[in-house]
Amino acid sequence: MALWKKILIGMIAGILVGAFLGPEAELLKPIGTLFINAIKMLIVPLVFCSLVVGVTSMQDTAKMGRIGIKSILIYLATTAVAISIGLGLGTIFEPGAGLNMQPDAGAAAAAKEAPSLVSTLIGLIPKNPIEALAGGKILQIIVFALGLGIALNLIGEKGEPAVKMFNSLAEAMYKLTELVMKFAPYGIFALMAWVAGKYGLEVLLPLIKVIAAVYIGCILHVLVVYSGAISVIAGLKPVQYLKGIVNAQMMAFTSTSSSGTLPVSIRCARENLGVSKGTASFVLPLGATINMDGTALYQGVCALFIAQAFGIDLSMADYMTIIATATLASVGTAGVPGAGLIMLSLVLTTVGLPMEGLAIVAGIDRILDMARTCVNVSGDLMVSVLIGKSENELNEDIYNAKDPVSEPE
Ligand code: DAS
Repeated sequence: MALWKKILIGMIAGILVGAFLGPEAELLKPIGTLFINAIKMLIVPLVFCSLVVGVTSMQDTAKMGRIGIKSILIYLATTAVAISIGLGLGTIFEPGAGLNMQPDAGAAAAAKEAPSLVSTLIGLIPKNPIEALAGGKILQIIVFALGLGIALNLIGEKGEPAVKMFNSLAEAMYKLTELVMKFAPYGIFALMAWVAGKYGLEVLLPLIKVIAAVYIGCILHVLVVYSGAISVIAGLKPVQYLKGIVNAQMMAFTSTSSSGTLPVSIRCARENLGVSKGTASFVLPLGATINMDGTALYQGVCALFIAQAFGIDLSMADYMTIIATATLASVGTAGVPGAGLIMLSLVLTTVGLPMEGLAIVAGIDRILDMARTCVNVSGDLMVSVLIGKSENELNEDIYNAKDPVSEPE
């Protein structure tokens, strides 16, 4: 049985047991705490290794020069817009308002000590990277990993042994994540039993608002940001783009894997969007690895949901930290099912939000993953059109055809 089905069963069983046991369900919480701690155990090594691999995988980018840099700048810009849309919808919908859940004292205290915006920016550079790694200072780890990756690219062949090491460490961390996620149904069962027992079934209603906020955000991002970019930046009719990406979107929505959708994305780009083979086969794999607008938007909504649920007020510095973390962390998010949930724990840690909130959204993660992966792939395809246009390689005839592609290939 697929993991997401087991997680959903774990969530429903946990809610029923919690509703039956009431406050007694607190006895099950340690099982959930074990799962949360196992997720926390993954964050530092997973983020560090996958970011170094994400940057060094762009080694070819250096050789590709302008195409890679243009792609990465567009990726980061649209991802920052996506997370801002997520934060905006989380503020409008306020899915967690009124839940008044109690975080562990430590989490609340950490949130109260959240630093000002200036000290956050100054604190981005780690004085001691080992201390940052040991202390789980995520933004400093991200900055150090990006710097190390760029340095490894610049030293060329001398860096290859280290790049190979980080590639195998990242693979090992993906496997360890897979092993930890096998425990997810049991951990989420225990946490949902505790949550339902302590707060009652009304804790579920806000999840419907979380799903609505993420889906509305994803639809807006594709129809406004991506179509707008195709129309304003590339000067093309967006209807051809929207029709031409349907197959890739369907594959992404059902598989919840950007990497798994790559073959369909490349075919859509070449046959429906007029993108050249060279551009498609470089920009799309790069995008599937480091461009995750849907995931960033989802993280914005869920971070606010959890902050509201636990009654934790976020400062402007926290909002900026969430935008920076989610944008940079998307470089390290793998294009595989559920990767965004692990990265959400990264965002929560960075702004001191309680990790127990992760379990609440974990149960609906598959539903959210379908929408966010669909946006991730749509964004990769949009960038391939912009790059093709900027390189004067795009076959624009299909955008000017009287009857745009009716049946996408
Ligand atoms: N499922 C991931 C992808 O393939 C995205 C995510 O988990 O957020 O893009």
